[in-house]
Order: sequence, then C-alpha cells, then structure tokens
Amino acid sequence: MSVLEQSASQKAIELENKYGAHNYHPLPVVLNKGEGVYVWDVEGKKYYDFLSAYSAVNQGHCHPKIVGAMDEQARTLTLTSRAFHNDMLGKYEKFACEYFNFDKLLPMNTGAEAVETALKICRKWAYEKKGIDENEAEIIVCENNFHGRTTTIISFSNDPVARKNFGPYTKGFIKIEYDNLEALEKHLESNKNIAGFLVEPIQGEAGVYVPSEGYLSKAKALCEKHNVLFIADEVQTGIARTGKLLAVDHENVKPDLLILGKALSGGAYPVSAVLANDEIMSVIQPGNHGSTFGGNPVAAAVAMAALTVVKEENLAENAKKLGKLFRDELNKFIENSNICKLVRGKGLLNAIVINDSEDGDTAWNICLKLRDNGLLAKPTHGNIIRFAPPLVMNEEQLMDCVSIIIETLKEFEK
Ligand code: IF1
Repeated sequence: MSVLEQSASQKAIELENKYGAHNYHPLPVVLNKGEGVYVWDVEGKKYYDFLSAYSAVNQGHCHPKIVGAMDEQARTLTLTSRAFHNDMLGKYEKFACEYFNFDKLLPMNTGAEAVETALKICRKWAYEKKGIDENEAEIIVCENNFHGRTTTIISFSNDPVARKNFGPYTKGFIKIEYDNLEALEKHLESNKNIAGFLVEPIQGEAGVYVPSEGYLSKAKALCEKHNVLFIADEVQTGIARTGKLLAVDHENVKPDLLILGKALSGGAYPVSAVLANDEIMSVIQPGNHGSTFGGNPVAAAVAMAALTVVKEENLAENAKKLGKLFRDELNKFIENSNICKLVRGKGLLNAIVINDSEDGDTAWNICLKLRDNGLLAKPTHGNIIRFAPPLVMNEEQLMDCVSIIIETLKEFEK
C-alpha cells in the first residue's frame, strides 16, 4: 500500500468523521463481522470482544437462534404499530412475565425509553394510588448514575459532559449518595412526597461500582416501609451478566418496577421493557404511553429467542464461574503490579483501575495496545477499564484473554 492510499479502516473512520455527528470518541477499530465471542475488523483481524456492546451481546454475536428467529419473523411481519394487534406480542409478554415472574410487561425499544416509562408509571402510581398531590411527586436517584440520554434522565445526572447546556431540566428528582442507606432513610422519613427510588444494582458507567452486601435488600425494605416504589435499572446488569438472571437476585430482591434493555435482544435489535405487577401497571391506560416500534413482532420474536438462549446455555452460571476465575487470575497479577491497582465486579461485569490520574491517558493507551494484541475494551472515566465479554465464552478462551490482558499490562509497568 502506498503512503497516500488509505486503509479500509481509515476510510470508514473518515466517513464517520465527515458525515456523522461527533457525539462519540470510539476506539480506532472498524468492525464488520461478529460471531460468538469474536469480532473482525475490515482488514480481517480477529479480536475477542471484551465489551459486548456494553452488555447487550451477552448471548454472543450473531447467535444463530436469535438471528434465525429475527430472520423468520422479518420475512413474515415486521410492524403493525399498536393500532392493531399482532400475533407475537401477547406470546412474548406471557413468556417474559413468566420468565421474570411479573404480572405485566410494557414494551419499548431503548434503555432510556424504558427508564422514562418507569418514571412515568411511578409518578402516575404516586398520584393515583399513593395519594401524593399532583405535581409534587419526587423520585430519589443516586449520584454518578447512568440511565440514558433523554432530557429528563440527564436532568438527574451529575456528569457535566452529559448535562451541560441541555437545560432547562426536569424537576422532581433528589440525588443521594450510592450505597448509602442512611441517606435513603433520611429522605424517606422526612419527605412524604417520595414516589420511587431508582437504582442501578451495580453502577456501570460510574466504573462498575458494586454496592455493599445487603444494600439492595435493605433499600428495598426501606422503600416497602414507606410505600415507595423500588425501581431497578437492570438495563446493563440484567439477563445473566452478573452471574444471576438479574443482579437483584443476588439479594433476593423483587423490584416494584424492573427495567430491561440491551441483552433482552442479545444485541440483535433494540428491545427494552418495563415489568411490574398489576397493582402498579394498571395505572397505565390507553393513550398514556406508547411507541410506534415498541412491542413489534420482530422484537417479540427476537426477545423470546434471546431469553431462551440465556437459559438453554446456562449463561448466568457461566458468567458466575468465569467471572470468579477472571478476578482470581487478575488478582494474582495485581499483587505484584504497579500499573493495575485493583479489579472489581460481579459475574462477567468487571473493571480494573489503572494506576494513573483520572484524566490521564494510560487506560486509553492500554486499550489501544489490547486492540493490537487482539482484545477490544474501552476505558470509562479515564483510569478505569471495563471488561464485559459475551457470556458464551468458555474457560479456555477466558484464560487466553487473561493472558492477553496481563501481557499487555506488563508492557505498561512503571
Ligand atoms: C452509550 C455507559 C454502559 C445503562 C443503564 C439505561 C441505559 C444504559 C444502566 C440506556 C445505557 C450505555 C449507553 C451507551 C454506553 C452505555 C454505558 F457507559 F454509558 F454507562 F453500558 F455502561 N440504563 N448504557 O447502562 O440505554 O438508551 O442506551 O439503550 O453509548 O451511551 P440505551
């Protein structure tokens, strides 16, 4: 290749830069194929995917069962809107309700939409069932949360990059420290207008923060005591990622509102949902909420296949087993390392903290080197690297990845 000729990767990146809004800063790698735990770039180089599209591709890339269901449904009927019934939606709703043990499901498409949906249900429930005065309901959220990108959701974010200059913001949210039960209790005791508590069972974007054991179950008990809805955002932690079907299952907590997205489709299609029991979901009446694509037949077929794969292939157990192995192996390395300070996480949702300042570029450079060495991961918040491979990985592949990660980190030892 002459120096003037561009590689296929460079061409693709340039097109995005020229014609796409600059709302991301991707790792420079251009992918055009995926299968299971692997992805390939346009030059044909093969990588382990250690991000899984932020835990959407838990079932592995292009799972034949999921793609097969999507293909079959796409050839039959793709969209009716909710103006008419379709023969897949009810089947899917029954399937998912039995699968997650709830009475009702409300189908949406993206995670942020499902979070918005849960907030709307929570507020309406507060006025119509709890008896809070109109427009007075407040919802407690946690500092350093990530729940999506809509105007209401960023209103209660404390990430300046996500928030600044997008105001005016939506009112009615109270921010408390994550993993702090006293703060929660204080607000619940002193404020009669609290409608709900929205929480990520593990904070993903914040850097994979696992709360203290008992936090979720005690928070749930406090919410019950004060007749406040416990709203679990399991968009990232749900569907086997942390070693159980849901992350709240580690503490036997049943949320009042359960928010799912990402891996609900195995990454094949945007599918999200809110689940709740009748007492709560019954506040939603015709005309209150909806979406053109929510509950479409392709989404229904894809979600049923994706959830079936999770059970058939024991993905929760595999995530638990491989996650433990991953942390054990990295901990052995960390003992004698000065570049990596710690590994934390649950199941196959993990992160390492790099010995650098939060605005340093070591984590980014490590990710570039990991890419060169055949493994794709991305830093979050400067010095933290998230590791979340597809859950269909086997032990041999995981050990291969551990050695790539350790060998790469060694190149950065100080
Ligand atoms: C991006 C993070 C992960 C989520 C939780 C709702 C949503 C998300 C707990 C919204 C989305 C994403 C979106 C993605 C990056 C990513 C992410 F780093 F930003 F935090 F996964 F860790 N609740 N998470 O994690 O779902 O509307 O995107 O379908 O590029 O912004 P969405």
